[in-house]
Amino acid sequence: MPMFNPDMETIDRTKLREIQLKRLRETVHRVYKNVPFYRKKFDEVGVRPEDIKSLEDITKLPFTVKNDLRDNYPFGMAAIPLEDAIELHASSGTTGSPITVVYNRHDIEDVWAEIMARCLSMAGLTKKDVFQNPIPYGLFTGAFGFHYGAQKVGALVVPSGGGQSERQLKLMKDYGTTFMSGVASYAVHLGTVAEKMGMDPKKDLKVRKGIFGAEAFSEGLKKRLAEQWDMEVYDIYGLTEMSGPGVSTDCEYHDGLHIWEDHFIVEIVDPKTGEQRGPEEEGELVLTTITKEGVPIIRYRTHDLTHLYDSTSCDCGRTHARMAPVKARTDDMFIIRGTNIFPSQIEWVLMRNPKVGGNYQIILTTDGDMDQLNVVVESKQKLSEEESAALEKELTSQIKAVLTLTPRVKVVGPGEIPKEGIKAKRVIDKRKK
Ligand code: DLL
Repeated sequence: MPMFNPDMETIDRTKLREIQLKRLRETVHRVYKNVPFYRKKFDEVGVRPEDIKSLEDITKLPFTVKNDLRDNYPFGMAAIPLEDAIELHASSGTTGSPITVVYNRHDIEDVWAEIMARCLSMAGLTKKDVFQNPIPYGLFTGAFGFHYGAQKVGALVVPSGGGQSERQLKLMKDYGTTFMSGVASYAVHLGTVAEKMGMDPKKDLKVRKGIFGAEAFSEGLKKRLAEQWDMEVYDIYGLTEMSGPGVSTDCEYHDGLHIWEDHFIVEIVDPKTGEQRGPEEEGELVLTTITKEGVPIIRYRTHDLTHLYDSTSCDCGRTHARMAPVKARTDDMFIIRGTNIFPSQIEWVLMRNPKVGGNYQIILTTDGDMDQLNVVVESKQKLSEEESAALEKELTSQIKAVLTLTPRVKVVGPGEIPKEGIKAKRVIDKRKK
């Protein structure tokens, strides 16, 4: 697969580390000078920018958490005068103030568009592609990140925006879309709508590649999407605080996501103690931006659970570190009758069953004094009452085998679970508190 920036993507790791250290030191000086929040935090722990002499010294720096961005809403974390900012994005947090970041021209053109162009090229996007971007263009970083990156590669971008599934499909057909982006749960939904319209995405559309992120999606869901659309599925990771999508993507070998280490320093820490963990050890991903000027962020606790690979060499030739696909968010875990459960465990069971469709919801309720786990799942094809009942029974025992807890499973028809918002809402907690 052609690389967008071969010199940097295959750079010798000693050189890469030299670049990282130089950029880390610049960033630390920048935030100490320009962001009162960081100056205060560094002073509290007694660290001065000059103390960062090696990459290992990063552990001397304090962590940044989501609430720090909320407390400094809207522009308190900016390290540039607002007049130098040319764009703003914010995450769609449902509680509290939205996490808001600003970008200067360098952040958009030299950082975000560059890393997105690398990610998209890694997934095989070329200037010959018609690239449809079915993500709402707005405060959410998703659409703009893909847009800038795909344009930088030279593809023909179809900025179809969010929703209106039937229209999305018509545009795909009319414009001959070959590559699509977005959120995996929406792509599954789009596939289901196509089938309902009597269209077979495999035969009637030319979309043969897709790149998705913004929410955890299991190998099972990736496989499901690949089959539904006859496309190669790529996983792209990112977050508003780091620019948006573009932190990492998997290459054609689909064995971990390459993180652009010339723009981010990556660590894995114990979610409880904050102690650094080694390669192959699961923990919380912590990221530091080392090139962004608008809102640089030091040691950001992402809440995303993953691990780094031991090896930094990959058959694709890239030398940048790889992370495993995000397994879950630490705050996605719920506890029911004393058992810790991640939605991904349930998704894993559901997606292995060929009769199951792509969409599901986990609803937690209280029955009397007992917490109850309810799973509502769409079937792939419309089923009779008897067939639904049989599938419910089958899934109940399969989930029980994994969780050692009996769920209540309800099977509904394809497309019957309402699709709201950009990201799938997998867990609805209706328990009495
Ligand atoms: O979701 C940015 C994005 C847009 C990434 C489109 C990829 C594609 P936020 O709204 O700030 O930004 O949410 C960031 O989403 O901390 C993860 O928990 C989750 N997330 C993002 N990408 C992935 C992925 C965008 N590939 C939060 N796999 C992150 C799993 C992901 N989770």
